[in-house]
Amino acid sequence: MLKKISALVLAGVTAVALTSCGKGESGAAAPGGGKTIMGFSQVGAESGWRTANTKSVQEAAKAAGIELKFSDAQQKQENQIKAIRSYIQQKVDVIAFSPVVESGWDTVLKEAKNANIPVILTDRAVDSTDKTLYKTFLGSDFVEEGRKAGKWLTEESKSEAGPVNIVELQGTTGSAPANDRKAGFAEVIGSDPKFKVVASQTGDFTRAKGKEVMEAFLKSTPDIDVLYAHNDDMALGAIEAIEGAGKVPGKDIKIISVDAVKDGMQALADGKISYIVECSPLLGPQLMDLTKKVLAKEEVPARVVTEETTFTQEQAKKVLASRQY
Ligand code: GYE
Repeated sequence: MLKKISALVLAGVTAVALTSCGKGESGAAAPGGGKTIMGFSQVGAESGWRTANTKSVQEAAKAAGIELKFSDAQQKQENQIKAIRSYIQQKVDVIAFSPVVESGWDTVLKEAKNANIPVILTDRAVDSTDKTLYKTFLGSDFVEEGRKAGKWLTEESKSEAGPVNIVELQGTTGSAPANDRKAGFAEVIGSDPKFKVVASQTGDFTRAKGKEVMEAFLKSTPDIDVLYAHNDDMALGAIEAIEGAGKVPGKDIKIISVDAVKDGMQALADGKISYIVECSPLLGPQLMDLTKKVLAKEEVPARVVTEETTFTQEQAKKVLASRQY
C-alpha cells in the first residue's frame, strides 16, 4: 500500500515537473514557441446562453494560458468571415468559431487550411462536405434536443384526443440549432396526426423577437395549446406577449424550450414554462483541451458531443440555486 502511494506521489511530481518545463510559466506553448494564440469568432450576444458561452471560453482560455483574440459577429456571417480572414492574416495558431449559419463557409475554411491554421468548430456545425476543412466539432446534438422536446409533449398529451395546436418559435434561420431542433421535434410528433404545428417562424433566438412573433401568433391563431421555442430567451419574450394578451403561460398555453439558462429555469420553477431541454454553453474547458491536442498533433475525435439533461418544473425548483448560468 505504502509502495503504491509513493509511486503515485512520484508520478504526480514527474507530471508537474514535465508540465512546468514543457510550457513555461504562462501556460500553453505554441508550436513555434511563445504563447498559443487563438482567434475566436463568436456569433453575437443574442441570448443568455451566448453570454454564458462567451464567459466560459474567455475564462477557460485564461486558465489554459491561451491568448484569446475575440470578436463578436453580431449574428452576421459576413462579420465572421471578416474576423476569420483577419485571424489568418495575423497568423494565429488556431481559429475557433461558432458558425451563425450552416452554409457558405468552404472558401474561408480553405483559406485557413492553405495557411496551415487549424480550425475547431464550437457549438454550431457547418454543412461543408469536405471534413478536412476543420479538425473537430464540439457541441450539442441539436436533433436529439428537438426529439426530447417532442417526447415530453407526446407523453404530456397522452390522454388528449387532440387536435393539439402548436406554434413554434424557430432560432436564427439557417443555423444548425434551428434546423436540427425543428427536425428532431417534427420527427417525434409527426407520428401522431393529432399534433398540428399551426404556425412556425423565426424569433432569431432573442427575447425581443420572441415577444414580437408571439404577439403576431396570438393575433392570427386564436387556439394555441402549446408553444415550442428553440431557446429560453424567445420563450421569455413570448411569456410577456401571452400575459399581455390576458392569457396564463403554462396553463392556457404550455411552453417547451431549450437551453436551461437561469432566467428560463426561474420561469420553469414558477410554472410559466412547462419543460426545458438542457443545452450546455460551458464549452470553454473542452475547447481549450482540444486546442492543445490539435496543436500537439494528437488525434482528436471528429465529433465531441456535450452531455445534457432535461428539466421538469419540480426538478427546476431543486436545482435553481446551483445553476452556474
Ligand atoms: O440554444 C441559443 C443561442 O447555438 C446552442 O444559440 C446555441 C444556441 C442557443 O442563441 O440560445
